[in-house]
Amino acid sequence: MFDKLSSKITEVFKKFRNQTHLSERHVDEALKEMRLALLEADVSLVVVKQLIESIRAKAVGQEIVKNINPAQMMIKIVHDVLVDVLSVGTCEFSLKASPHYIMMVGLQGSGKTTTSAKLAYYIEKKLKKKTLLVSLDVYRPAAQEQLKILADSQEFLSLPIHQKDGIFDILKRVPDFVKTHMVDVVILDTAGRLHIDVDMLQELKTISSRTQLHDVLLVSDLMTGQDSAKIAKEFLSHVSLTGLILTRGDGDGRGGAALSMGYVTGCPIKFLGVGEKIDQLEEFSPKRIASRILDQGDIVSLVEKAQEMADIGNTNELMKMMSKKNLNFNDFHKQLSMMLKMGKFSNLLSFIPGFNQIKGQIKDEDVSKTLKRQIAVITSMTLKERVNPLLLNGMRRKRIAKGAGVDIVFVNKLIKQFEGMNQMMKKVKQKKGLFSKF
Ligand SMILES: Nc1nc2c(ncn2[C@@H]2O[C@H](COP(=O)(O)OP(=O)(O)OP(=O)(O)O)[C@@H](O)[C@H]2O)c(=O)[nH]1
Ligand SMILES: [Mg+2]
Repeated sequence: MFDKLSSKITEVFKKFRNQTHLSERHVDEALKEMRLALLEADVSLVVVKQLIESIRAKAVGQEIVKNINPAQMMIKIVHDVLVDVLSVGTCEFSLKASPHYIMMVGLQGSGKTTTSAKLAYYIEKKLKKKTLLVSLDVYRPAAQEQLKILADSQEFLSLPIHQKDGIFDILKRVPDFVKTHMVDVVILDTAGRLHIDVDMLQELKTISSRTQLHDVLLVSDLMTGQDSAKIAKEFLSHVSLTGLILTRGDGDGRGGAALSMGYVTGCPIKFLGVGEKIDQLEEFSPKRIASRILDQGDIVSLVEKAQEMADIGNTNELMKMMSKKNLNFNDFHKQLSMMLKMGKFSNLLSFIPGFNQIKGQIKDEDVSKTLKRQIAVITSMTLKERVNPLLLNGMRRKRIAKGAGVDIVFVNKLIKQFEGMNQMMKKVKQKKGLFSKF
């Protein structure tokens, strides 16, 4: 889907190969070509503008990290900007209740029924939950059978078909069936229409009023290009959607709609259909899509590593910090952020005397969570408080705790830790040499 765009962008990057830095002229030239490539791929104009402006802002004058050339740096910048534009809300799909009710909506032929079955497959296999497929398409002959056949092929549950039932009769039978079969997730497949019309909207409204829906997912066909965003926007103005599922990602469309949909609608893309088979539904991952477009995944991680190393190797800043008489919370913030960036705390701790034994007990995720909360506490302090920690009285601590979403005990602990660190640094400065071990 992104083949053409991908090869065009690769061409653009080649221009930077022999450069020593990212000059404004070269960046502008490259961006002109990238703009054309994006427009040709059918990316919507607002998104193209946003992408180009962000890349430009990040690229011009960007320092090139050691061991990385400008072309590689540019790839990383474009990658990050693409990820930003693709990340609207939470793309991750999760279940919020049991039973969790999902309604699938969309225009005729967009892929609702196929995707309902694919979603059931995803939930059964990946989330290990029991699903029930329910067809509310009482209009198209054999529409209910279509869903039943898909369910039967995987031995998934589907609500028995009663030919004369209307939508409400069907909905009425669901709760009992859910109870007796201990269903975790109900997927309601609805009828498609050629256009968003009054009847359809009325029907969706009535379904929502009779069933407590946890997800309303709009199934949208990527082959309709820019129109898919228009359709999605129209749906959004009438129905409270929780996410989008894009289908026919395997088609030879130009891929622009996949890039623009989230940004234009402000609604997160949850899945991408990439074929007719039941297992051809991918979780929508902005990072994966960006890597697919750039086709340079290894370079992106290479630059990431080099940047991390540059941060860690940025001992100048650390040294400057250490030579200060009194550290303040800005310094502490910098230290915590640096640690957070370095990751792999369990490995880092092994360099500190005495910590080697407990290395195995430390979980990186726990440390990272605590660091993030500590950083949030410092961010909730005013600038004055950060440079003058003596100001931090009880009232202020309470306010900070509230702002950071933690309890006061956590704030007190952090301040104690900060004071302890300050004292230790003073001692270290007296006994120079201790830190040479690091
Ligand atoms: N190649 C490809 N085909 C798909 C994909 N998703 C759905 N289809 C096909 O699109 C066609 C229509 O899909 P349906 O699931 O019946 O669409 P629908 O929205 O339920 O249609 P109506 O109920 O008539 O509104 C079927 O032939 C599917 O196999 C996809 O991701 N890739
Ligand atoms: Mg259908």
